[in-house]
Amino acid sequence: MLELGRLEDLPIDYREALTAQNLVPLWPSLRAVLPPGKPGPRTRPTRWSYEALRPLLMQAGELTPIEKAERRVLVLANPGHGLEKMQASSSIYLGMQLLLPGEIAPAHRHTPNAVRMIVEGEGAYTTVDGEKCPMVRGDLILTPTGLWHEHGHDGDAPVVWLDVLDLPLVYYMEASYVTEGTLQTVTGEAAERAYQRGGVVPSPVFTRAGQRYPMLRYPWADVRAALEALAASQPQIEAVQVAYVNPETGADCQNILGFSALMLRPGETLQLPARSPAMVFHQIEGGAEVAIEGHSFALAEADTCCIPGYTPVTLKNRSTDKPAFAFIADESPLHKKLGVYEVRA
Ligand code: 1HN
Repeated sequence: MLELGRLEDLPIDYREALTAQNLVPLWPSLRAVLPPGKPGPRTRPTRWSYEALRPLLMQAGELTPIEKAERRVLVLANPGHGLEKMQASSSIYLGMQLLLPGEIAPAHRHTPNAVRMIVEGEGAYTTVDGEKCPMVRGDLILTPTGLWHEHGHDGDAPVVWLDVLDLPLVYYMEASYVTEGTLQTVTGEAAERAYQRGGVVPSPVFTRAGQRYPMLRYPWADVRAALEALAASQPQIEAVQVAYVNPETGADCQNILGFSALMLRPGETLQLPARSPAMVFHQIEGGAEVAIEGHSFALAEADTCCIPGYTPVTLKNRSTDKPAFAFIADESPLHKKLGVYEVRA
C-alpha cells in the first residue's frame, strides 16, 4: 500500500496556519481511521474474575451507603479504552451492582438501554414500568430506553447482578441523560408468565402486548429448560444457543445490543466465526474456556470476559460430564441496523 505523507513533512508555518483556521490535513491520519482489511480495535480481550471482584464489591457496601451511590456499581472497564472511559467495548458498558437487604436504588429513567443478569442472592426485585420483577440467579431483566426502574431488596443477604448497557454508544451520540423519579406504583407482576410458551402469545387483550417491550423478565429456569430441550431434541445442532427476543415480533429484545444464552454440552468445543460485533461472555453455570488467537481465558462461574469484533472465538466446556451455560451480549443489532454487520468464514 502506498506510503502517505506525514504531518512532519509539512512546513511548521503551514501547519500553524491550518490549526488557526480549525483545519486538519487528512492524509497523515487516513490509514489510522481506515486501516487495511480489518479495524484496529481499542477493545482488548479482557477477563474479570468474580472471585477477585466480589470482596471489593462487598467492601463498597461497607464504604458507601446506597444514598451516597444511587447505584453501587464496580464498572468492568476495558484497559484498551482507558479505565476512566468505563467501556467494555466501543458500545458495551458492564458493571457489577450490589444491593444490600433493605436498600432501595431509587427510580429513574434514561436514554441508554440496560439489562441485568442476576449473579448472586435472593429477595431483590426491580420494578420496571410498574412491573415488579423478582431477581433470581440467571434471570435476564430488561430496562429498555425510557422505562422507569428502581431496585429493592426484601431478602437477608447481598444481591449482585451484572448490568449491561449501550451507554458508551449513547454517550458518544451525546444522547445520554437521566430523569429522576419517585417510587413507582406496582401495577402488575412480571408479564413473562403470559408469554410462557414460545409460539403462542396472549391474544387478544393483554396490557403489555401492544407495547414496544412486552416481556421484561426472562427467567433462567425457562431459558435453561429451553437449552436442555434443544440439546436433547436436536443432537446434531451445531450451537445449542437461544436468543432473547421480543415474543410479539421475534426481533431482538432491545434495539442496540443483542442477548443470547449458550449451552456447551459436556466436553464440547464450539468454533464461532469472526463477526464484526464485539462480544461479552458471562458464565452462568459450569466452567468454560474462551480462546482467540493469542489469548485464552478460563471462565469459572460468574466470571465475565470481553472479546473484540472481527475475531474468531473457540469456546470449550471445561467439564466432560456436565453442561456449561453462558450468557452472551453483543453489538449485532446495532451492526445489522447500520449495515456494517459481517461474518467472515
Ligand atoms: C443505571 O441506571 C443502573 O438502574 C445501573 O441500576 C448502572 C450505569 C450507567 C448509567 C445508568 C441501574 C448504570 C445505570
